[in-house]
Amino acid sequence: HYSTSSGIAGVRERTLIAVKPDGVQRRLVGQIVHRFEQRGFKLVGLKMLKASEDLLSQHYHELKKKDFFPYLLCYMSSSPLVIMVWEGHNVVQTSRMMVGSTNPAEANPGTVRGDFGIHVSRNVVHASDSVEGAQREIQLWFNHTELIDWDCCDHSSTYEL
Ligand code: IDP
Repeated sequence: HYSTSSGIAGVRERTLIAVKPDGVQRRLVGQIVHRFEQRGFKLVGLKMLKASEDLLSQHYHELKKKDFFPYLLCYMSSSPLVIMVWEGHNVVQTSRMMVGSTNPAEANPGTVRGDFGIHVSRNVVHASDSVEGAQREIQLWFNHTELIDWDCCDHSSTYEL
């Protein structure tokens, strides 16, 4: 079967990936960035910051009623995050596969959480779970001037179009 499924719109899909405080503390930033580069995705934004609880509660607004919510904010604001925007065909769904199940104990080997995590409260990375969620999160964490549109010189080795 022959298909040109990528199309320019699909190729420009973006997602938010964050190395959480445990990942930064454990010096896993390079290995995580490497996995996304190696897969063929394009980095269009990256910064390190210590997140406020206010920003984190907006980010995790859907979880406000969960018992673990205060602990989640405490953990996520405890030390710096490295947050990134990655672009490419189907990047939201593919990133979720690369990151693995929320609970590292259930995550497959070969995924970030399956290779580097043990417990759900310290699961190393965040990845947006839908295209709409990704758009909301990218706007929350990044100013548009911080996102860089650039041409990757190996584009035609990654995509047909
Ligand atoms: P996701 O990060 O895989 O999308 P969500 O259910 O959206 O998973 O949960 C957000 C984050 O909240 C998780 O990544 C994890 O850091 C934390 N979390 C989820 N469930 C628990 C729990 O049962 N105990 C402690 N932390 C949790």
